[in-house]
Amino acid sequence: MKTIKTLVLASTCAMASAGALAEKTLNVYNWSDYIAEDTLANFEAETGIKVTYDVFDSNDVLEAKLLSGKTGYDVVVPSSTFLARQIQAGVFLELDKSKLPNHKNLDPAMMAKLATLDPDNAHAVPYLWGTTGIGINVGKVAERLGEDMPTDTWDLVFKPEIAAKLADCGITMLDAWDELVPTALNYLGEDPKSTDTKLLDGKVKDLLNGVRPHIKYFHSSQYINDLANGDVCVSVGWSGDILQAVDRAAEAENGVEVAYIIPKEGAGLWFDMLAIPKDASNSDNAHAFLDFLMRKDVIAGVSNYVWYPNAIPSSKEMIDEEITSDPAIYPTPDVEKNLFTFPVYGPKFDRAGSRMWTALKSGK
Ligand code: SPD
Repeated sequence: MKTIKTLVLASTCAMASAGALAEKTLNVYNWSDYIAEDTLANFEAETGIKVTYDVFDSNDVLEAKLLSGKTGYDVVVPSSTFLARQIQAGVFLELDKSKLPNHKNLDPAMMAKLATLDPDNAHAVPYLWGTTGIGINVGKVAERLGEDMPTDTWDLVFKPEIAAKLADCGITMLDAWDELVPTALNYLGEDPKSTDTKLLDGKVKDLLNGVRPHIKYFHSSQYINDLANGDVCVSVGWSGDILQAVDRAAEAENGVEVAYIIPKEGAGLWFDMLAIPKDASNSDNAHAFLDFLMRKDVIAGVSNYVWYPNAIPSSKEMIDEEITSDPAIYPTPDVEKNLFTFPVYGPKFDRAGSRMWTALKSGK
């Protein structure tokens, strides 16, 4: 009898401590190169919550997990246009704002814009934002095009005769058709939000096929190191990632000078959002993490490290001036006039876009 009692007690204790353990964990799925080196350690030290952290570099990869209903994550970071359709698919928990005292720190103007995609901002809060432009190796591009050739233009990657001159030093593109298609449409003088499949399979496809032979690879994270090391010389990429390449090259003192360009024709503007999947097993901890990231000192630390602006205006005073004064990071009103947001694609255009992209990448 005594043995049975002891066993019951022991297993009750084991269950209780397993429960306590589960309560002290958090599984986060974020973009690669998108958090400061001390953010997670600081959160763990303050809260006692142990974070398991995985990374991705594609909205499509994250979306596939979300739509499967079994992500295994408590916090994920979709871009706002993907978030909008994922909300409709019912994959997120509604946020409990009583557990987010720092929600008041968010930029009201940005929240109003984001509410068009997430009514009442019910399911997500903005994390970081940026633009999709071009990173160049200043020296190698000048060697090939001449010192006087303007580099503030999408001609670098969309005009075959120019791309041909740059091909030997390596042109790369994000593996993200949902950004390259609107960017190509805008370059062609069309509405970047167009969902006309005739345009997609006509002018857009022709433009991209025209430069396809000059593209070294399509990838959405490898270009940071490759630009910094001088292994590629022109990358269509995300602002902060290219600025991280600028920084890595400068630190390496390897003679490579990288610059980020928002081309004069305009560039895509996007917002990445923090949300809690419905299958989250630690939703209280997820709220605690979101709230932590909305603290001005914490998010300023992230912006200082990854070179992306955030959604907490009061954090700006804690961000390096080198970052806040750079119009490629914090666009001035003049630059802003040329920025466009990406559309929320429905299933029909989504299929057509992925099909066109797969064919393009395989060189068909
Ligand atoms: N290395 C982090 C990059 C984050 C980019 N988010 C991109 C969203 C584009 N819609």
